[in-house]
Amino acid sequence: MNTPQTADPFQDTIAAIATPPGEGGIGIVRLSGPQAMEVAARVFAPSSGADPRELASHSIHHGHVTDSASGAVIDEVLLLLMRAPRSYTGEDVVELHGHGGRVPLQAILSAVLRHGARPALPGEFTRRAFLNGRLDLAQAEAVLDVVRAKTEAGLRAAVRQLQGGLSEQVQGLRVELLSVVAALEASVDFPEEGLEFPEVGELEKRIYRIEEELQGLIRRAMEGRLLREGATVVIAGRPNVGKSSLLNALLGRERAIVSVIPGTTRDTVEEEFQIGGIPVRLIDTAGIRQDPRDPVEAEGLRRTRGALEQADLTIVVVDGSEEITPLDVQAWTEPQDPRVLVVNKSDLPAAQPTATHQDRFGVPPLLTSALTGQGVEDLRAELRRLLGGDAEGEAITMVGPRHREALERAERQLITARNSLGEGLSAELVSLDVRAALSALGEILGETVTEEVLDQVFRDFCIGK
Ligand SMILES: Nc1nc2c(ncn2[C@@H]2O[C@H](COP(=O)(O)OP(=O)(O)OP(=O)(O)O)[C@@H](O)[C@H]2O)c(=O)[nH]1
Ligand SMILES: [Mg+2]
Repeated sequence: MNTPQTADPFQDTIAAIATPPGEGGIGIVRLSGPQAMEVAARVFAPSSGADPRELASHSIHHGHVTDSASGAVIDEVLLLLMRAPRSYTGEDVVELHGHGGRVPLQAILSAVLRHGARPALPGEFTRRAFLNGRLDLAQAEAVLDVVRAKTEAGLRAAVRQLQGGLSEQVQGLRVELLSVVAALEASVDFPEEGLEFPEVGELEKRIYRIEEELQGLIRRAMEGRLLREGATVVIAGRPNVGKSSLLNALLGRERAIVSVIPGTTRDTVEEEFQIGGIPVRLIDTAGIRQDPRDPVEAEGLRRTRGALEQADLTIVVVDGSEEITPLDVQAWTEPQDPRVLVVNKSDLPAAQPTATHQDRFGVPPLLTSALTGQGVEDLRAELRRLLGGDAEGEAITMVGPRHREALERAERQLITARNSLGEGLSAELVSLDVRAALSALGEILGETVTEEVLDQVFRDFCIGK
């Protein structure tokens, strides 16, 4: 277990290039640690002639980084100084803003490494920010979600989490649980009074309410995952119903080949777009058919099934101008929910009334014409509803897999606690379960967390973040 409260657990000063590789207007070498300014002063000469060690916090200085051995100028830079604790990491931080190229930045980095800094590990700046109490762990994770946001809605959700969105909710639940523990433990301290029946009922209710809130957060883990990683939406159906045409209509351009010949699409076709702020990988598939002899078609069908397995959502297309066939029914029953039934070619005379589709497939169909575009907007709206996207991304909390696992563990402990209460077990035992739930919630914020978990969280960060 670590102790995030420790003021300055680090003796060493770390340095890394903080900007992405490649050419840019500027590039930044960042240092953090007790010696950050001391190290920078060994390589940096301010144009003002001031002693770099005397520079005020939160000030910017023009000057040069020089090679101490040869005295040659490496680059003309701006130096930014942020003294502890008012910095990203909570330690002294120095940023050297040089020209944005690989060679000048590497040269600046080498110079500071020669003068007492050591190379930062991936995510080490953010890890220090966490260990110094600048961010809790859920916020530290949000830093990565901000950097990696694929859509504006994803960005908004990540920024909200960085500002403490999830942390506040989890903190609120912990406060409630602590008061449950207090009530339980009070009765342990005064065993002669014991747990009265009305008190038991009251505690059960309080625990149940917390469980419900946990469930709400767990449900939102799905939306958070979709915002972060994107959703896979697969278009399936028997050959020639207009799957590729529908992909093109949704994308608004002619991405997939369309033809009157059944079996036009033999491989899966993928394209990225977004719906309601959720990044979507849209996959058009080879039509579902009966035991193809042709090995290419057999492989196509295998890939269709592979895509269906990955799908977060499947659009099953049938041709409204033709009778429903057993293959249509098979195409509908193969994928998992959520599924959308689309009756395409609505511009042609219908072979049967809509009610027949509803009868055969058990859901009301959406009518589209990939040819005229009719109904495509409604389909887009339905996809957005099913994926849980809302244009503003306001309702969505970034509940990641690590959070979800801890939330589920907390929920299980609370169910056990509530059952034990109901069975009349001792308050002491019940309080142990509630405490286990508290500790699971503490993991989300990083209050009770092992080094291994921290390693795992920060491993995904890049060096310099
Ligand atoms: N009238 C009409 N024709 C359509 C519509 N959608 C597709 N088609 C036509 O139906 C034929 C098949 O369309 P595709 O999009 O290639 O169908 P598919 O399901 O991808 O077919 P495969 O790749 O062979 O499985 C083409 O001639 C399209 O022009 C529609 O909404 N209305
Ligand atoms: Mg096709």
